[in-house]
Amino acid sequence: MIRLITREHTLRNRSPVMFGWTGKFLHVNLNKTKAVANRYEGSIARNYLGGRGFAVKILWDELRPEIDALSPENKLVFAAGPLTGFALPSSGKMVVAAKSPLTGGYGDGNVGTLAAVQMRKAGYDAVIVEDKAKKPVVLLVQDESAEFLDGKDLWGLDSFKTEEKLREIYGKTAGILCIGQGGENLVKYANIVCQGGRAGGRPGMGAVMGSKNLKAVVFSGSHELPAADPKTMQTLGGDGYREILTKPNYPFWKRQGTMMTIEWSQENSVLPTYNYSEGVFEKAEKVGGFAMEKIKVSNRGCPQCNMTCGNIVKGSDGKEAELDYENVAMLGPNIGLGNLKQVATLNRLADEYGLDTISLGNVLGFAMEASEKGFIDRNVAWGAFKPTKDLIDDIAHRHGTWGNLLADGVWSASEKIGRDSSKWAMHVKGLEISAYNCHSTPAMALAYATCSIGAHHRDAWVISWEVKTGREGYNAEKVDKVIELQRIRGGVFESLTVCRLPWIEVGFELEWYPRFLQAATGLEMGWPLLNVIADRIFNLTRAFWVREYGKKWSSDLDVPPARWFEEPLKKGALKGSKLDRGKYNSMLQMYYRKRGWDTRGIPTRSTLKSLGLDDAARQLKRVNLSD
Ligand code: PTT
Ligand code: SF4
Repeated sequence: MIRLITREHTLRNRSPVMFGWTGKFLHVNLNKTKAVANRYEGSIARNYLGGRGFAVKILWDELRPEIDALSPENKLVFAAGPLTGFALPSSGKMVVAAKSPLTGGYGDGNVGTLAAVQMRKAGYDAVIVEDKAKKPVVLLVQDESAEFLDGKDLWGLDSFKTEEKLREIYGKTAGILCIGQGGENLVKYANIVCQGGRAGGRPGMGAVMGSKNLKAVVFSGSHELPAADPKTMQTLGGDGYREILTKPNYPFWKRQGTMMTIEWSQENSVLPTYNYSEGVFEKAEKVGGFAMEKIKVSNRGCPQCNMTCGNIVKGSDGKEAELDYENVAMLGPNIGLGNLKQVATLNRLADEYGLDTISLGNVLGFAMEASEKGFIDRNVAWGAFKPTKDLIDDIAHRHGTWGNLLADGVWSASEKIGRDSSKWAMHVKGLEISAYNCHSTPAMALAYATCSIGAHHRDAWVISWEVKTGREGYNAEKVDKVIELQRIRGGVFESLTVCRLPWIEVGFELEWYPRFLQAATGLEMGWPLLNVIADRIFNLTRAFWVREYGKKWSSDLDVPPARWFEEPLKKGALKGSKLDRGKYNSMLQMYYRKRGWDTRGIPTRSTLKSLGLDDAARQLKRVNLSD
């Protein structure tokens, strides 16, 4: 039974309505059970847009450097953008961000959720959760009210049961985000789950939520979102949805969604296999998009989307699970498992516990390799379903030596196991690599290495362009492409918080977005200006990392694992391929120069100042900024 503990909420500093943005942040203190809504400066909206832009600005301004990410001092930010919640294609997304316990740097994730829509309708562009509740709580934000509900009876439940119970009370349309046992037990790659299996926050955002004793957040709003030009907004939205339906790739996308990438990765020798030692998997066909179609029962998706791409199947235990490319590649080929129903069961387990599937698949692959080499005394063979499932249970609960050690991710595990395991601990800056093997794709390796949160494909999925245009070079064209994608994807899409898949997968043109923005905000913001905003956000994110790492920062942190440089592929059409370390390092230095960074990968004073980041230039003095 859920009980009301307290209700307190104040709105400070009322000022005129902005368009597009709600113009308000809600600061919630879990220890004091207080919520305060503040109007923020219009310049913040214009300079940082929303989502990731807001999150990094808030964390930069409000966090004391070098705090423990799992201490009450960390803050958890839920941030949406100026398009979130309008009837515009694929706009039901939000960013969840905090200092990451996995990497020690900036961490965030993007999640498609009713919570994004409801938070905005409740009147907030961002909600910032501070401090730690004295006991487990559920935060309920409904328009001008914030309540702190007793979460005792939910603590210990998995994410599906938690959401089910809250939905019984708050109904179908409430926006609910919660953690499973992974977040409660501070597994460092625990994420935040919603809507029965959409998940976000790879670098441990679920663990940060658990560290605050916050089991779930419920948003429910009834306000109209303020559009500058509601009529154009309505027409444009309708046109946009119709345009997507006419795209030639649309029907196939609806059949397979991201799962079509399994076949593509296999054909191009980039499917992560046996802990990224290979790029092809002998049972790829069994876990590919066409195999998935045979067992698919329905589609599921994010709010406001007509491309619904979540493939729902039944796993080997009869439970439903959502299959996406990354989940399957990491819990299938990367751990040597070629049975799709069993992969689905592991995927469902990860969703129930609220563990990031990419990091989990990586950790499991690492454990299997360590077991094979006799580095750990736990027997977990490649593709062995039951021992794998048992190990996931142990990780989620931090049971036993190996469950506990692997709950901290591969970077930490390799430091403890020692010997040469750091060479095949597949991470960059502590974030486990997502599902593309880069033995033969230097630009994608650079994209992972310089991504804002550690090795994720979110900022620059350059691999499809690279495979098409030539893998061999380590050249300026590749560096430019990585930067271009980091701007569009990591900067603009993450800050508008709209889904990038309409653009990438069905070719919904980029020109739509400035038009959407103008209808929402009344501001004319073309792509050149949006790219400058993206650079501001990217540089502030880098500054955040450097502020946290201090003297420990070095360009070595922007280099992928040794395996890709030292152990050539042994199978497939690209047998013998590996990265060249010397050429990679030159390409990295070229990337730094084009970014306006010094040879350590730190933005120069003039780069920061040109983007209006004077405060970052001031705070980074202690690392001897170059001019
Ligand atoms: C994202 C990462 C991805 S990226 C996947 S599958 W992918 C994994 N999904 C997980 C899952 O599921 N359960 C789980 N327990 N952990 C998971 N971890 C992994 O998280 C997702 C889609 C997908 S499916 C992709 S590519 C696109 N990502 C977008 C993005 O990052 N930004 C953006 N503006 N649009 C995007 N559109 C697409 O969204 P993280 P979702 Mg995600 C079951 O979480 O931390 O960002 O990492 O959010 O709502 O599920 O949509 O082949
Ligand atoms: Fe969500 Fe898929 Fe639609 Fe993107 S395309 S908004 S991930 S359902």
